[in-house]
Amino acid sequence: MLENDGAAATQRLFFALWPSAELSAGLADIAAAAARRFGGQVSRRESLHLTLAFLGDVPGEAIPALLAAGRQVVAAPFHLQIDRLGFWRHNRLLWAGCAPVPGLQALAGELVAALAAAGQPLPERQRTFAPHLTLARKLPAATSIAEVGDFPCTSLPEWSCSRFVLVASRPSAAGSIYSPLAEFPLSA
Ligand code: 2AM
Repeated sequence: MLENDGAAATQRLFFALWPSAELSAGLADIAAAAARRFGGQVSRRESLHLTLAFLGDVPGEAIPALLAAGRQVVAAPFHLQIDRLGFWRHNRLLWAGCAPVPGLQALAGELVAALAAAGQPLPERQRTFAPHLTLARKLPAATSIAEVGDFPCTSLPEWSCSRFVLVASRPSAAGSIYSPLAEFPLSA
């Protein structure tokens, strides 16, 4: 008998907002320009996203509870204007972000609460929400945070957020491959 016989496989999962093709294209252009200036490995255009809650490795049996949690979330649609870049030295990551948006914070908070209510609480260290889209990784550690902050991140289309997704992540030679498993509408 196979060791895993009868058990659904473990998957690496996260909830996220996924940008439109137009916004992804604009972000990918900025990522490419920033990587030319600062170095680093750019994220693939089709992989760009904003993580709401990172679940990590989840056994298949837990997926119905995650889907139920996603359906339980009551949050209104909102808009984001991605207009700034940042650099985190601890993980050498270049990111794009926006001014604080109450609707985004509310959605992330609702999701954390729904996961806990569904018996799938996020680990404590995953509960701090730092909204960002990873544009590039492995920048030089000495990269200037001030220079990244001054790098142009303008003219991106407004992001109209009206749904969020549960996504599975699989490693590949070309970086992580993301597959949407389910989507959840936002409505007031
Ligand atoms: P990152 O881009 O900042 O690394 C899929 O890996 C998504 O989950 C990415 O958005 C990634 O964020 C995020 N992620 C991966 N590991 C994480 C962790 N330990 N805590 C929070 N988010 C994580």
